[in-house]
Amino acid sequence: MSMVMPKMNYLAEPKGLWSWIVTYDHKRIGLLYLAAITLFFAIAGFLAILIRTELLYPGQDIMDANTYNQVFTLHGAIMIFLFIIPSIPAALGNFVLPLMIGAKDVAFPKLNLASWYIYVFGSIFAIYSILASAVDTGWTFYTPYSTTTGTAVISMTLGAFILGFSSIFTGINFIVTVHKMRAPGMTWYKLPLMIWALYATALIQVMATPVLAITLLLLVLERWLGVGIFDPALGGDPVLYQHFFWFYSHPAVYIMILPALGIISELIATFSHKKIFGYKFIAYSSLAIAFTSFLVWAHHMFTSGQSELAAMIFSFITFFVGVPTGIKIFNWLLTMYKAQIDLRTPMVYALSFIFLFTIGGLTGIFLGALSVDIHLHDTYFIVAHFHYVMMGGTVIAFLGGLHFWWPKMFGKLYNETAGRIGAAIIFVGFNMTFLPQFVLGSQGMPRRYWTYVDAYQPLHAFSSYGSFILGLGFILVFVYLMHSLIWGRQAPKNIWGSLTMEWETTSPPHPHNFEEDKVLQHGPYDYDKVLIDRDEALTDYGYDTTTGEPGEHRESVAKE
Ligand code: HEM
Ligand SMILES: [Cu+2]
Repeated sequence: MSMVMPKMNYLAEPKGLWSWIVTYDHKRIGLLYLAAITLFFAIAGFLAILIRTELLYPGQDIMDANTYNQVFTLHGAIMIFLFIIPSIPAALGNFVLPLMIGAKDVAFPKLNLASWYIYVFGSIFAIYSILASAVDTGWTFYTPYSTTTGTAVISMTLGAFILGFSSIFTGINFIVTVHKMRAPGMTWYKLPLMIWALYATALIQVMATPVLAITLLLLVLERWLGVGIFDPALGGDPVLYQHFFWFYSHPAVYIMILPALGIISELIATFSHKKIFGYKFIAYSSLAIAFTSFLVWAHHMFTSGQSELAAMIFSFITFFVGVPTGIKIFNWLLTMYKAQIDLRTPMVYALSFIFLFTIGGLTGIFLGALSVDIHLHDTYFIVAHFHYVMMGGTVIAFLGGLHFWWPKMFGKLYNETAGRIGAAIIFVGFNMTFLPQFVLGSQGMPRRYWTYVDAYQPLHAFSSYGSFILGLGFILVFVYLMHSLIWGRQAPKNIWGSLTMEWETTSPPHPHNFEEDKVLQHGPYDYDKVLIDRDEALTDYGYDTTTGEPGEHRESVAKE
């Protein structure tokens, strides 16, 4: 019996382009964000390749110094505001959150659609600024240079200002949905850990983002009306700008990484087919991370001339942030201990994440130490550190989540072998690009420099070739996923044998998520109690349940 796409699914019903433009369906809104962030990742990724090409040799290669300043600024600003902040919460989170809690949609569907259009509106401002005269200040828009430079700072910062509201409204929607829309029986300790992570992220989105909005508004006012706030020439204080900016941007890095940590918890439990170790510790560590993230912003300013006492306090608290994160990593390792791990593509990304994010996290601890940071601040060590966290962490987890939920989102299976090859190429390309940058930085190579002394050339070249391989890896992933949309096999309800509720509906889901009202039957990780019939549809294809390749049939029994 071969499987066919269910007629009643959210991709097909309701019909017509207009139904997508005015959709209130969280699943469709998630896909709209997915398309937009993919485009922005491609643009910012291309800019990254231009940066790396320019740095292949010292001196001018493909662009002059001014253009270089604009290119790395855009790379960073697009990656941060248009790709990574909405990537997991607004794209994957929008699709999966209501499904995971057994709800028909988010609490405020109209606000959800409005958040999408605010995102589009903010992107238009950002794109306009690129076309007008791309900003050359760095993605942090530090004053007084951003007050005086002739590039289009106002439209870019207004773009970031507007995008912030899309993030705030999405956060409000998620908080109310988690409180009010859970299926009967789904108490807080029955929630999937992805939901705890999205909930903690939403708290930061709602509480931190207004600070960025105010800061950028003040910068626009100073530029526009000459009101002295940050520019010393106007009687302002540039360090005040840094305090305001990082008071948002440090918690913002947790808006980027917390949802990623949520995805990894789901992948580790599903592909270890084991009850997750220390559920409550992992759940509460998300809230602990959200809370401590508000207490460390000035560790970005150890060289700004702040007092030694202030620097010592921020350094001390920074070490604490590592504790709740460490809890997650240890609990994942203990969950995998003695498990029969199913090494599918999403799990390959999960294991890559643990390796890469640990390097990112540990080098963050180095940088929390005052004496070390003063030496490494504004060098390539910093560039390597945040790429290990944001790319080795969030982007890798995003890819893991995308491959995990792809069969559910589109009802199609991608080629598993291509999936694992893509993950391997990305892992190798990534480490080739960023590992040498730790060495370059510790040898004194400053960031944001268009040229360098000859001694650095071999490592820079190695890093550049690595980035080309990394780029190829992303292209391969894009190609086989697009291929699966047209020629992929139909996906069953629950290809991975996962116990969370989104796998109880069809692939793709019914327009209203479930055909009947959901009531919780078992916990999200009760693999010791429930052996879900994950092989059901796989055996329909005659797939071997361990390799996923065509082969022998295997019976399954429900223990409950
Ligand atoms: C696709 C592979 C990527 C490569 C090859 C790459 C490469 C680089 C390089 C070489 C720089 C340093 C430029 C300089 O200081 O002169 C840089 C800066 C930066 N990158 Fe990436 N990057 C990549 C992906 C990402 C991702 C996924 C993010 C975050 C989501 C990101 C965020 C940033 C930020 C914020 C900066 C700082 C820009 C500034 O100094 O203003 N990058 N990137
Ligand atoms: Cu920080």
